[in-house]
Amino acid sequence: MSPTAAGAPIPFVWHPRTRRHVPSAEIWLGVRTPGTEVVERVDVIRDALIRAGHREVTARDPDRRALLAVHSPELLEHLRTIHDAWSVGGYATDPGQDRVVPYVFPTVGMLGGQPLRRAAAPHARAGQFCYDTMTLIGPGTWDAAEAAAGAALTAVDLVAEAAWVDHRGSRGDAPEEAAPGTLRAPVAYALSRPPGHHAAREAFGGSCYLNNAAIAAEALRARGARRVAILDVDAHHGNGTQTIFYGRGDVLYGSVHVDPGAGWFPHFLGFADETGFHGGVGTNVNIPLPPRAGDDRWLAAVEELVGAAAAFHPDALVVSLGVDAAIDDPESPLRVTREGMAATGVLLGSLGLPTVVVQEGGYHLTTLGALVTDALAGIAEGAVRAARR
Ligand code: SP5
Ligand code: ZN
Repeated sequence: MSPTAAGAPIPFVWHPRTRRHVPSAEIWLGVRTPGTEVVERVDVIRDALIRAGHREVTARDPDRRALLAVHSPELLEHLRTIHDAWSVGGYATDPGQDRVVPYVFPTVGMLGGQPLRRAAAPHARAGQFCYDTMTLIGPGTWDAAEAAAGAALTAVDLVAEAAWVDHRGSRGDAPEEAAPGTLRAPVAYALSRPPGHHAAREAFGGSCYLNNAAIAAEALRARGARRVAILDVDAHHGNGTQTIFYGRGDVLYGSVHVDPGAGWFPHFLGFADETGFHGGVGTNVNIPLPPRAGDDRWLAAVEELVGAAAAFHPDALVVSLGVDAAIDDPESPLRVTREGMAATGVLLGSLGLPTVVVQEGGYHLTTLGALVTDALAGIAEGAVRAARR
């Protein structure tokens, strides 16, 4: 049963090119293991969305300016060209690796204060931008990453064109009294794959290449939103999104996630004392949870994030919707139920803001579709309730 399908369908955006990224493997502690961020993820989510009655929209291509608002030209160039360089380099036959995989990482400690140079060898350049061995690049990775960013940008188009902000950048008035069953503000969902929240301005990893949520937030700002809140409910801390906006007072980043201090990815970021710097002091909120935390602790944390976002008075909301906090998910030890995911959506929707929802993680293929549609149903229900207030 989906309240969303009955009440308020949410347009969902994707592009078939998103299927071209086939990770094929993750190198985990030196061992080749099956990839987790597989093509089938997008198929099961899409099937569930269609069955729930949501309307499909094809993603447009991203404009280069929107990508450059978040990422360095060097990272974009690397992602676009490195697989070709790898092919020309013959690595598929010697040593027998057809995916781009790093082996050496120019860490701060290695460089010892010397500036980072561009490595001559493709196999060295691989580690210049990628910070783990789990995020491989194949022949279709760039196409898919671009399509994922395009989906996020198209979702921004849909939300912006639904008249909350006009193209001159001034804010439209909220309706006097909303009709029953209508959303207070437009909501659109981007079925972005590969995901994005671990990708920083000039570094990628964690199955992410381009930061789709950050790209959406910047695009909302370009459309006239003065302040944007990004709330990240993926089970992992969105270290990329955090670092992109860490010094920014106009974009709030809030995340609930499994505690990196308890030994979980991304290990080095996501602690509660990371609260922003320079102009962004106080606009970064991390709520790490102990492994095995369930609905009660999870929903209390989401409520706290929603409170922080409300106090920030944003003009728009971006939701990094990972559903890997779910109890059955193989990639996280959190224990959130389907009902908990729906309730998460209600809390997010209750902000009553123009909202772009961007897909992040979620790896349990048999429940993935339902988790996403339940979360979206919750967001729609929360937005309808907000309209009645
Ligand atoms: C977007 C997202 O949810 N990215 C998650 C990245 C976390 N990956 C860390 C993997 C840690 C070990 N997993 C073992 C799986 C072996 N195939
Ligand atoms: Zn995750």
